[in-house]
Amino acid sequence: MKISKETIKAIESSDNVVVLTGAGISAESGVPTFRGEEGLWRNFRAEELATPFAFQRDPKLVWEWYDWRRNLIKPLYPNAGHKVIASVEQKKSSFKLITQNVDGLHQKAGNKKYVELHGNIWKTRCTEEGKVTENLESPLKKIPPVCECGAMLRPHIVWFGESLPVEAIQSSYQAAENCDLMMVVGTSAVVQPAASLPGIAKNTGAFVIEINAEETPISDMVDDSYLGKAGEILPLLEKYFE
Ligand code: BJW
Repeated sequence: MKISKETIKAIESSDNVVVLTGAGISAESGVPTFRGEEGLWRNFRAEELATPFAFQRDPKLVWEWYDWRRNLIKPLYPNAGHKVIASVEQKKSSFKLITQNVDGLHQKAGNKKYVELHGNIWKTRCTEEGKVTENLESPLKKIPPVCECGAMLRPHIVWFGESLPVEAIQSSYQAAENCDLMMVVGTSAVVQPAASLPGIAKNTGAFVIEINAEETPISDMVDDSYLGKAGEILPLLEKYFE
C-alpha cells in the first residue's frame, strides 16, 4: 500500500496527536465487531441488547450476552495495530487515545493517556448506589450478578440513549479541537457523539487520516483514507512518527 506524501508530512510534523478507535482495531485480536453479520449473537443485533430498555425487560439475557463477550475477550491479546498506537503515545509528547471499545486491549498494549467513551466491560455498576467496581470474574457465577447491598449490578457500559461520561466527552471534544493530527481507526463512524469527533478535528485545522476495512460516512471528508486491516496499515505508518 502506498502512503501519500501528505500523510507522511502530516505525521512527521505533528505535535499533538489524537487517535480515535472503534471495534475494527480489535477485530484482528479476535473480538467481534458490532455491525455486519459477525455482530449477531443468538440472532440478536447489538443495537437490540445494548439499551437500558433491553436490560429492564430482560437483565438475564443482556448479562448472558456480556458474560459470553467477557469469556471471549479474556484470553485475547493486543495485535500489531494496538501496539503501534501504544508506541505513538511514547513518541509524541501530546497524545490522546479516544476509544469507543470496552475490551481493555489498548491498556493491555500499554496506552496510558486514554479515554473510554463507552465504558469498560470489566467493570460493573450498582443499579441502586451507582458504585463502579472492577469485576474480572469470568464466567460469572451468578447471572445477573448482585452488589454487596443486594441490588442488581449492570455492566459499566454506555448504552444507546444514555449519556456518555461528561468528563470523557468534554476532554475528547477538547482534544479533537486542539490536535494537529487525528487518526480514525476501525470505526463505522455512525454512533454519536464519537462519530462527530473527526469532523471537529478537520474543521479546526487537523490533518485527518482514516484507516478502516471499508469506506464509512467520513471517508469523503478526511484528508486520506486507507482501506484495509489496521494491523497491517498502522505498522506502515509507525516509522514516520520517529
Ligand atoms: C476494520 C477491521 C480491521 C473491521 N481493520 N477496520 C445524533 C444523531 C442521531 C442519533 C444520535 C445522535 N446523538 C446521539 C444519538 C443516538 C445514538 C446514536 O448514535 N445512534 C446512531 C446509531 C444513529 N447515540 C447514543 O445513544 C449515545 N448517547 C448519547 O449521545 O446520549 C445523548 C443522546 C441520546 C439520544 C439522543 C440524542 C442524544 C450513546 C452511544 C453508546 C454506544 N454504545 C455501544 C454499545 C456498547 C455496548 C457494548 O460494547 O457492550 O458502543 S453501540 C456500539 O457501537 C459500541 C461501539 O463502541 C459503537 C461504535 O461501533 P464501532 O466501534 O464503530 O464498531 P462497528 O462494528 O460499527 O464498526 C467497525 C468498523 O471496523 C467497520 O467499519 C469495519 O469495516 C471495520 N473493521 N475489521 C480496520 N481489521
